[in-house]
Amino acid sequence: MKRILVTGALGQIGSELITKLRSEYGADNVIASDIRTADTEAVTGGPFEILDVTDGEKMNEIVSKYKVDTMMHMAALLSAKAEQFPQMAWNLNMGGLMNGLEAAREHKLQFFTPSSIGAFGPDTPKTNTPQDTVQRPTTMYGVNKVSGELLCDYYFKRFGVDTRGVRFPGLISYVTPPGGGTTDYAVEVYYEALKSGRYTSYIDKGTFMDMMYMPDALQAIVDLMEADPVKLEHRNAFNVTAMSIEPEMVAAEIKKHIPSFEMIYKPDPVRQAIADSWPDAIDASAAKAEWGFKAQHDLASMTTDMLSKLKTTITN
Ligand code: VAH
Repeated sequence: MKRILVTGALGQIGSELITKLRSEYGADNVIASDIRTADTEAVTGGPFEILDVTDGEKMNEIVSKYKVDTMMHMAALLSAKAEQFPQMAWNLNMGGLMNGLEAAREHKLQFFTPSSIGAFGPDTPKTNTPQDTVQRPTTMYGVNKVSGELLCDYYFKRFGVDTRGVRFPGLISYVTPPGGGTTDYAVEVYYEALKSGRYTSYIDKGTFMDMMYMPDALQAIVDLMEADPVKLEHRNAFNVTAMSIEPEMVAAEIKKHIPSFEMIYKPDPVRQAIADSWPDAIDASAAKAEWGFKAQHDLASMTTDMLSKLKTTITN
């Protein structure tokens, strides 16, 4: 039976990953951790520990205390925040990852951490971005993600740690709003469509980026971690995506449900520049071939589900 430690368990992915893992593996076998606590399911629904991932000693204590055999390292500063505080981003993103990999090496843990389409840069092919291609990102977040991919592959080859990862696109969810990302517009727009009927997008029309609905992202993590290692030619990290969309497409889909919805465009120079440096549409054929990745949701089904779920929590 797996005993899984999740870092960053109160974040956009972590908070839903905890619920998914506890339903798959049993609540007592999934230890949530984060630098802060909160009155949410991740804390009240099973074991929880306060953990600053830059504190390697505390991390190892938790691994030993719960006899952990798997770590899913989700704690990170996202792209826009990392561009605002690059030195802090390096310390947190790389210091935390090194502590996680060292814990995995010492305690023989299986190890997952996400990379991102942010690991690509302006020299990367924009469409059908290959699994193996040029990675010269121009953001601190991208530098962290490429370095992280290389470090995870090194720990696999040098120390035999079972490291696995995916390059996530923008993730859309209705449970925990994201913070500090470039793709957050694609989440905020659903909240605002219900709250005010209009949204000012900081990403310009025509800016394509890969996106995926959170349920598909969570299933991808479980499927990759359960995959037969013999079939994995790649490890860190697999391209995964469900759709390549730009803000006008999102607006048009929302209008099918809320005809009066209005989208306004006011590009934020920093986040627009980050988005412009990323691919438009990546190729996920390696993930499909090596561990059967398949997204279930497209823009239409995601929009229907997002609006119906948010309607229950948002009142105008
Ligand atoms: C961000 N949501 O915007 C994250 C993600 C591909 C984007 O890495 O930074």
